Amino acid sequence: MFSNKMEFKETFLRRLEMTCGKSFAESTKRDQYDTLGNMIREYVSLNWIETKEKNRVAKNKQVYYLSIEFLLGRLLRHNLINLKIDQVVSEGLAELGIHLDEIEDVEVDAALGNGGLGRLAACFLDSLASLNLPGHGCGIRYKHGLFEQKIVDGYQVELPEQWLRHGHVWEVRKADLSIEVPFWGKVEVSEENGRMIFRHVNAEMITAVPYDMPVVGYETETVNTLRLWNAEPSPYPINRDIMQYKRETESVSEFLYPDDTHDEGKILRLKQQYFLVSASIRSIVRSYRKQYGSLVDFHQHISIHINDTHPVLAIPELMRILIDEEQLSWDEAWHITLNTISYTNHTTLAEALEKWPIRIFQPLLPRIYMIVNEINERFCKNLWDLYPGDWNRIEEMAIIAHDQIKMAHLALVGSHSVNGVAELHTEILKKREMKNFYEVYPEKFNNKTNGITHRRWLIKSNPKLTDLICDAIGNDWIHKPELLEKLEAFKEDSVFLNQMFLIKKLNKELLAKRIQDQTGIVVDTSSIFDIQVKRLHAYKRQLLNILHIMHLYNRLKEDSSFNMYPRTFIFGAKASPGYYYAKKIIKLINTVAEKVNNDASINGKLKVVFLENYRVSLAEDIFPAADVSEQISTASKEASGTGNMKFMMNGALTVGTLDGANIEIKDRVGDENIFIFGLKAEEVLNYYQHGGYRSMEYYHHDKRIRKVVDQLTNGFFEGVEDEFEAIYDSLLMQNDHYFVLRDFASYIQIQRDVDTAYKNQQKWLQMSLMNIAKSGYFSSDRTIEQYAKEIWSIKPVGQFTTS
Ligand code: NBY
Repeated sequence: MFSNKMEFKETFLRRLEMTCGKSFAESTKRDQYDTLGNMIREYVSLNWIETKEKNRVAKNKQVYYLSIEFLLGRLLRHNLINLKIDQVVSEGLAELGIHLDEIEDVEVDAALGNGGLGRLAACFLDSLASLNLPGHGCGIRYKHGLFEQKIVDGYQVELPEQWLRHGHVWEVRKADLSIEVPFWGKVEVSEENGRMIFRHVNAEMITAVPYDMPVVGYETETVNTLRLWNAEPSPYPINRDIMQYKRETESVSEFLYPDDTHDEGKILRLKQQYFLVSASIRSIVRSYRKQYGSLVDFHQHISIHINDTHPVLAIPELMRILIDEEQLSWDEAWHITLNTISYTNHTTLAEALEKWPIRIFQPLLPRIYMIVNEINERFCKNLWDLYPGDWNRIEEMAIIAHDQIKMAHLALVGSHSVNGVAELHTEILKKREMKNFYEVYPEKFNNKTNGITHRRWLIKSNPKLTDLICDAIGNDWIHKPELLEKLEAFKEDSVFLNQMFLIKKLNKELLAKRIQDQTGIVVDTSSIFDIQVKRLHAYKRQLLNILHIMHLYNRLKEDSSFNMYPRTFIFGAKASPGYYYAKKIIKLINTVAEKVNNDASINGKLKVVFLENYRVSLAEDIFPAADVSEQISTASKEASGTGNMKFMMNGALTVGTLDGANIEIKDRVGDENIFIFGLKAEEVLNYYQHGGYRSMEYYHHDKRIRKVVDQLTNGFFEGVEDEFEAIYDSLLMQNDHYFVLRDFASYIQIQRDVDTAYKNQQKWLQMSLMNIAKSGYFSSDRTIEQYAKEIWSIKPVGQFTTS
């Protein structure tokens, strides 16, 4: 399409006129964005087709990553970088008087996910393509992604997200590949030639229309596919009000559920899950049949991974196809299914474990219910043989019990691999949460510590640091991120350290400008940028952070000689719309910010900023500007965390508990390059099991705690005396379930240590350098290589020689 700047400009101008019907002078930024986006998508289409063809001819084993969420963010710059044409394009545009940054800003984030789980799926797609692995995503094309957050008078307000309003240049609708997904109706059972035949009749069909997006690998010709399904009315006749049917149908892919911890239990959610699973598996099977005919070797050519339990119906759906359509025996079908499916668990929070009441499940998915029931009966029989008479254990482990279907149990029984997302998390699954299952299936359990794509989270978001690294150690680390370790050699190089300092300063200035534009708050870029960005949740303890800020404020007010290095505390967090307590914490952060930022007597030593609408594109501006990364969950609660890795890779130092992947970060950077505080997971779990914690005692015995807790309700925040009662009660009346007060003193102390450490600039920069140098392990390339080898048994596809 173009191979140099001149050709690029010519093609761009011609395409702009052709597609927009306007002259260049008349064109808007959106016209330019659309033109460029379409050009790039076409640019990759040859390689896209060739990747598919190559996989087909070589009969490579393929993996399909089924996920109810893909939190992609923006794609333009990301694709330009992976194609290695970002420079040609940005220079070409510049010669036309267009700034690529401005065009980039036209793109709305594809926010088809809530947080960690959805973003992990997006990082994995990038790593699969970049490693030339044959792996594809299957998800839902939500019309509205995660809500847009506005802060009004300190409160969160939600607006519907509208990413498709202006169309989406990266997708290709493939209506001819649509799939009909059946709901409701009933199953007729008959016998023919000694075989049971199951017919799902009177079903209501929903058409799943695939929209494919190219997933472009970095410096490779591999282009994989992300297939997102759109729900549309089916042409099949129905026996009811057509308008109502249309509305109901479209609602299946209308909204992303905005909760990242609570199992909603709504029928629409179950519909979404089966819609995703059924459309994906039927389409995988359709192309498989075309190539191989029979499905008997399916598991040898196909791996299907389920991202948490949301797509777990992949198990009974595959069984259904193998038995009802392929006419295999139960045992044959089970063998294939078990060896095809693998499962990742992302949480041990009880409230997130999905359960479906039979009364909802059975009528909606009658044939699938029969199969789940059969799986359960056979599983319970096996348990009975293993543990004769142990009714309690069998009841606890059953897939169906007390009129409910437990999705995690189905996943554990129906997949050959079960993995946690960090070492501690996997150990907690094995030793506690899934202990009974580990006893029966020890061989299934394994750990795959999460990772992040360094292409988006370092190369794209922090180009200056990237250049500095390349100047120092060359480019090889981009393909082998563990080579970042070579940076250790620069620990005593004061020129290098000073350049790191200047880059951080520049990144902080960019963020400061953004903060001022968005909030009007002026922040001091020589202060410590101390940042906590993630979903708002009690277990993540944004409350601990804000109470500590109140404590610092109190110190400054009480004692004019109190010496602290100026700090800017920055928050970004969306609360699930129905999560009352989380919303109160947002209001508290904004209330503290208002008070602290407007108090001239503290000489600007403390600033508090809440950045609204935290999302992938905003995150890309935040991580490079951070000095301190807050990873302060109650130990044992955060399965892994991935923000911790993004901060580290950009040279921020972690203040964290020994939770999730923080532990593995500490193991790599060493105790001297991280700030660890608080209870350990064992201690927390022991408290939960045996009791012994009294938050009230900490309140009474530590006057620093007493002061901040009292300030929640004693009129310290004028005009909002009643606002924070729920928070006050959670800490004292409900015995502080997340140990905020228990960890408070230890948190104050570690934050003093941070203050001291920052004052020694050289030392701080060395610590920062060590974090970058050790971050290569946390590239999702390492994670995906482990999945590929240890779970999926897939191999890289050789590069082709064209283009
Ligand atoms: O997955 C997160 C974990 O909290 C985090 O520690 C981990 O790093 C990350 C990636 O492994 N979990 C998460 O993001 N979960 C969800 O987003 C989520 C979404 C929907 C539902 C439950 C959880 N749901 O029940 O619908």
